[in-house]
Amino acid sequence: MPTINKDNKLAFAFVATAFAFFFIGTICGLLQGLVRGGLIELPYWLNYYKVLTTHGISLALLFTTYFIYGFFYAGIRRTMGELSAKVRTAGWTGFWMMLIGTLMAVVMVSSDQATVLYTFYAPLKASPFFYIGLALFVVGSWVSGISMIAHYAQWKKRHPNQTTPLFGFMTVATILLWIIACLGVAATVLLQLIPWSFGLTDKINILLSRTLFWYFGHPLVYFWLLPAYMYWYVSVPKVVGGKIFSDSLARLAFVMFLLFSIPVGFHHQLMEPGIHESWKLIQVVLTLMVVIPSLLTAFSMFATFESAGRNKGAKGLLGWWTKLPYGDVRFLAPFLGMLFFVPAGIGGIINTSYQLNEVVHNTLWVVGHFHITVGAAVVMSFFGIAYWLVPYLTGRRLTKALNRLGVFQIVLWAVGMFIMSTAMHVLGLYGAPRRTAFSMYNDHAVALDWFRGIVANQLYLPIGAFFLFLSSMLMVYLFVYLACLAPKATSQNAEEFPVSEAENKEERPPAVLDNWKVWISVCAVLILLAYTVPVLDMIQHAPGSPGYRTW
Ligand code: HEM
Ligand SMILES: [Cu+2]
Repeated sequence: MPTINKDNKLAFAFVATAFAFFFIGTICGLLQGLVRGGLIELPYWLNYYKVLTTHGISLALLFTTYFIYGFFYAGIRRTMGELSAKVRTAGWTGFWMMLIGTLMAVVMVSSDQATVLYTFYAPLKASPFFYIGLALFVVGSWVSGISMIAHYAQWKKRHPNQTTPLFGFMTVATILLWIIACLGVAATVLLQLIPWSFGLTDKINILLSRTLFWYFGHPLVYFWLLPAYMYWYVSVPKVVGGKIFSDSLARLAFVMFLLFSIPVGFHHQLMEPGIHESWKLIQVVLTLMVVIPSLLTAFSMFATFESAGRNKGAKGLLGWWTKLPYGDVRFLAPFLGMLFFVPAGIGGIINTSYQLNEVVHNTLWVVGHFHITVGAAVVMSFFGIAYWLVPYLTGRRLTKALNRLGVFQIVLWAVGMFIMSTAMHVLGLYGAPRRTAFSMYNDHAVALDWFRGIVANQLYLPIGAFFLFLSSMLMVYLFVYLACLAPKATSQNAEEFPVSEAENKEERPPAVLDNWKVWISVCAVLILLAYTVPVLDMIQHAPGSPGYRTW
């Protein structure tokens, strides 16, 4: 039987915490769907906005971050060898800091001291302990993140003239993105929100705090997305029996994601007064640049699929479609996620476009959009990873029967997400707002319409939510099963961490791609260019506001 090494225990601690929050978060999702469809009323101690806060934090912030860290630790161990004792200790230190911070924030939300939604926008004012918890979570994630970068640096030292394994390179890119992005949220939390919630200052500069939030909030979505792409680039080719189309192209795409995802937060503030259009325009242009690495990624994936299919004897222009392993949950999950990502990407371009943003801003459209990006493309890729990662970390096996249940779980998720997000997109176009509990606005004709449509119907929310809920409970069950009950693996049939080789073995990516000093500098220049003037302007001119507690 394969022994479970110390590094994998660390990885497993992260993954298990992720699924605990997945469990809590998706129960909240069901409740929200039922409330919005007018099917249930929540008891007085559990208001809609507290549930929504828990949902957003548990799924978007906690499930994702913990899962990503677990995946990264397992992957850097797999591709760059055993962690040194120091790196491992730092990893655990970060883990405990994150967990203590998380628990502080969770206690505050559940005791009704922090119903401020996962964006914690001022002037909604939570208990200081909520913000301190968040800060601890972020700092803990830096400690662990830096430990991974240290592992990479140690590897480089031991292998001076070799190319870094692709997984390690991508981990570094993603962690750098996270650390740079978190500087914004750390600044608003430490310098604005904590002093204000302790009553040391009586007013807060809202425009500045939102700007700092979105400086973080947009790259946050790439922090979720890049690990899914890592699975697509590094492992999926192996799972389908193909090779990585081009190692250099994959690295180039990641560097571009780092550069183009940070200085673009203004596209979440297109409707915000107090920021001049020219600055919004700069950030919108930088946002749209992200289309380039996205298309590179799509191109690589299909090139890999095609060559894998042809190796298996596929004929004709599109015959390779029939040769893909749809029955293998490790493939089906990310593959369906990729399909969701096509309309998701188009929706993203719509959201970024100034005039179109005016139509969809703050409507359910936006919620539909991020459920097919994070909730489908990213999360389904994470499911695909979990099916082999969990047994890999615990020394068990994904048996044929478990794989079949997994396929069923993925299909349920896809169906639920399709129903719920389609309804959300269309309802949004009809003007249904996001972040509101059930309301008929005094039976206003427009609100009544939200219940009459064939495609746009508020009742599809609970139907979709119900499928999603069943799927998520099955996923939690399978997680527990794979971690504790599935048959133990022997050294012959142990689960593998799939890592593919490149199509062209001689390919040596240009050394400059591995030179992080260059990319961090370019990134800093772009940030200064996009933010210095507007932020100085905000500090000087934006008015302050007292805090509000609306719940
Ligand atoms: C069982 C699965 C899920 C269901 C049924 C569900 C349902 C919902 C519903 C009904 C809303 C509220 C819309 C509103 O009032 O504005 C919502 C909001 C949200 N969901 Fe989900 N969702 C699910 C999974 C996910 C996942 C996996 C993620 C991310 C990883 C996610 C992230 C969010 C976020 C960030 C919000 C917005 C919170 C806010 O506006 O403060 N959801 N979800
Ligand atoms: Cu964004």
